[in-house]
Amino acid sequence: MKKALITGITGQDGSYLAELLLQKGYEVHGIKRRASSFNTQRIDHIYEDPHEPDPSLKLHYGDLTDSSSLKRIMSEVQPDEVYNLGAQSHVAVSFQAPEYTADVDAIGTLRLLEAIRFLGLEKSVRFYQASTSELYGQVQEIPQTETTPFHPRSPYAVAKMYAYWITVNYREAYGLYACNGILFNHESPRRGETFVTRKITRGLANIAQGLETCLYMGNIDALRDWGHAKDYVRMQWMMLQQEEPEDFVIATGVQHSVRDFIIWSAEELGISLRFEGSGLDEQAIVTGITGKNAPALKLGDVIMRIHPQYFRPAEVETLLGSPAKAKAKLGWEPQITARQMCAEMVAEDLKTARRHSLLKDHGLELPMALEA
Ligand code: NDP
Ligand code: GDR
Repeated sequence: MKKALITGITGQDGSYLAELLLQKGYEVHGIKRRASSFNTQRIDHIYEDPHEPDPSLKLHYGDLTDSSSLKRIMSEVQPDEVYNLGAQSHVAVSFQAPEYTADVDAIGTLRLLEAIRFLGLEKSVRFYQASTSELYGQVQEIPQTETTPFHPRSPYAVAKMYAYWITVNYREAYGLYACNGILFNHESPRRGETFVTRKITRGLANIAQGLETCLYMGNIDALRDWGHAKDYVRMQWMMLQQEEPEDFVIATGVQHSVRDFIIWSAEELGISLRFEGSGLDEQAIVTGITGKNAPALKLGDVIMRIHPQYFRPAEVETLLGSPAKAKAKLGWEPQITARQMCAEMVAEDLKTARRHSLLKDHGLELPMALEA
């Protein structure tokens, strides 16, 4: 039985990857952070009672800022494969917490690689690094490939650039089987609530059900190449099953705007929109309602406004990846389109909004916090 160690197992990708590896018969170990409240919601459905003998999913307390915990866990688990998915992964937040972001995303990767080397596991372990299309930042070439030059545009992207190169360096210097997956944006119903797609699907579902009144957005003309997290974690595993370690771009090769995603999400709820105004005065107005998903809305309601809070000091305007190498060498192709993914996300958020609306009708209001 192969053993995998996943940092960031409680995150979006970690949860899908853990499911995939368990299906493949792996013993899965995950690092979770100490938090003041439960933080395992995304993996609760696969969690096994740790009091039973030999659970195939085991969680260990640790942190990417704490090298001794990483060494201890690495030594206890002796994994065959390590997936480094843990990160402060929010680009906008990285401008507010740049030092912490660098500590976790850049030096955290180094700490994990050093734990492997310190324990003499560099000839037996295979290592996956969650690299990102944010490395391209201000793009130098369209579409972006494995050889497109980097120009990072945020403390997050700069930290991830260090992690990218230290991974390459450990491959070249110590012969470690180490790969960078340069993944473009990927989403799902498990996406963190403050990333743009989930903010839109959750926000509009809540508005349709009368739980919120307006969605406040930043740059809705940003262009992204969006795929589904389930398709992307399959590729993370495939990358570690090759003869030789290599870096791969994972993308769909199709680009849409944030505005498109708002329109699609509204359509899924039976709402038609008209955009009026420009710049900070732009807003989206309801021009049509069909079906029964939006009982709280009426024609003429303004359900989206622009707010300066959601603009970044330096923006990545456009990203479009080429999955050509992944397709040619690994036979990987995405199976879920961005539009299908949007429909799935809206359906899930609508279910939750309906439940919350029902509770509200019975006097039980739930907190609706949304910070970034
Ligand atoms: P999430 O933000 O959903 O998950 C991040 C995970 O990292 C969570 O489990 C989080 O724990 C954990 N984490 C955060 N800080 C630390 C720390 N100090 N020590 C240990 N663990 C920590 O990210 P995704 O699942 O979306 O992304 C996975 C990885 O892929 C990240 O590295 C991200 O930067 C990268 N990436 C993501 C892309 C995407 O579009 N989703 C695209 C390209 C790269 P907790 O649950 O406690 O917060
Ligand atoms: P990104 O994802 O920065 O690409 O990083 P995010 O969904 O946060 O933003 C995408 C684009 O939407 C614009 N935008 C807004 N974004 C947020 N979050 N909130 C808003 O209100 C809003 N309005 C407009 C942004 O400016 C941006 O252009 C994600 C993360 O998962 C990273 O960890 C990962 O590396 C990259 O994708 C690839």
